[in-house]
Amino acid sequence: MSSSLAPLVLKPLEGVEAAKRAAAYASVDNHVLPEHKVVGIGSGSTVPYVVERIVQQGPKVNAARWFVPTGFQSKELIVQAGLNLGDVDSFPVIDVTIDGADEVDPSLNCIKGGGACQLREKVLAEAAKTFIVVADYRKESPQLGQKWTQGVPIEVAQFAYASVMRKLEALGGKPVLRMGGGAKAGPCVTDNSGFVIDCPFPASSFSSPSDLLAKIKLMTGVVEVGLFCDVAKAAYFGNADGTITSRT
Ligand code: ABF
Repeated sequence: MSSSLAPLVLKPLEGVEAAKRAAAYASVDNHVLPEHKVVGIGSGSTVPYVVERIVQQGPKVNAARWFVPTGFQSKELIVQAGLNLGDVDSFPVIDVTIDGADEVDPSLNCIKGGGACQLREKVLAEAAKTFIVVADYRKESPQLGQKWTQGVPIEVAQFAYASVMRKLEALGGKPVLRMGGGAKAGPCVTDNSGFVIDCPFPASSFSSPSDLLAKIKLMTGVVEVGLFCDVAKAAYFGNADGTITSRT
């Protein structure tokens, strides 16, 4: 098995990138074990270091594994690393999923979905026996909403976006329809053909992320909410000096 990721290991990193790598390496060393055959690979800019560390475990152990992506970006990561590409239909039970996050509170509740992949991310997080979050030091927060101020990413059916926005306003939110890239682009469209609404809420709304999640999820037209509650088993935060802080 050849891998295009191996040279990356030799590249010295510092600051946020060193932090991401440290968190990713610790998560793999502690949670991707030789007996694990199905591994969920998340999205974002920290996860490439997760794949990099998995490749370092060697072709022999990885040849017996399948890697399930949360979206196009992680599928490309898996394929480019020469790892076996699986899918959640063929592997409905995953040994361990590792994914990034936009913000994590002390109870390991997360805001996720800055990359518009929260539906598939949550499917893989819940399908995993163990779900692990990896992030740099900027993501650890005393309460959700304090550091990630762009709002809770909410995937909605295109047909329902306006009605959901009205309901989010009634809930105290300030919803914004996420636009795609480029000057002439329209709304961002997810891998599932949905739109994404980013909705900041007052700090009080985040005193119980699971209550907020439940209220939003019940709105007709909501596909998935970028609030991950009671699902992460551990979180690894990389620090700028390359050390890590782990939370369980
Ligand atoms: C993904 O990781 C998304 O949920 C989130 O937007 C992204 C952020 O991670 P990173 O900081 O590593 O780019 O899982």
